[in-house]
Amino acid sequence: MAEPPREELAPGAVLLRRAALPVAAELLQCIDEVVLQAPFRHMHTPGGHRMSVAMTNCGACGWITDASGYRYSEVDPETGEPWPSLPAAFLTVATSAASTAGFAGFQPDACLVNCYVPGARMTLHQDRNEADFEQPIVSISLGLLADFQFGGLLRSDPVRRVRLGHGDVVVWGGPARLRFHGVLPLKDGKHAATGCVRYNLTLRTAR
Ligand code: MD6
Ligand code: FE
Repeated sequence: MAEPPREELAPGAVLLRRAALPVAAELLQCIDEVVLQAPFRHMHTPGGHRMSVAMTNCGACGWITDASGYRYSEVDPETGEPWPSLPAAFLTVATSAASTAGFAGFQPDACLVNCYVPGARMTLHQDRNEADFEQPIVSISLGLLADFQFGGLLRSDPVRRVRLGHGDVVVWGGPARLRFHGVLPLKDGKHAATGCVRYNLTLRTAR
């Protein structure tokens, strides 16, 4: 049976299946342009672990992690230069998805761009480095399927597994904003649009 285009994962968290599909090629081209200026890199957690997901950012600030902690920075620590600007196409999809999900007026100033190759994963975490938890986060998946773990407000809460595919958009806000979540190790595969990788864009209001 076909999956519904809109699914409420929890109060405040809405999955909009394939909502970004019509602009997926454009989003991928924007990622290529961002990466020319701010290449993907494997950051290290404050505990010294190298992250398996390669990351970069665009927008007025970008999420970083190193020995000093998790935070937002107005510059790319690799170059000392500002991050590439937020592509208009990112902003358009994100604000439109947010408003569909009930968060009108979303004004993101940061986009974390994640790149997964097979085996890359993201352990359960909360997104809590942003200044205002009243603002949602909009997440766009591109390329290979991911098994996303969607938990509760406590790390020990049960997690539900949600499969995220090419063009899927999840909007998280309100009471869902601080739910734990993660991504299981990416499975091998080949996608017509991205080859052997998955990209994820998360647009946030960081400041
Ligand atoms: C990912 N996403 O899908 C990782 N965080 O690759 C996230 O960590 C995430 O999808 C906050 C809000 C939505 C997300
Ligand atoms: Fe997250």
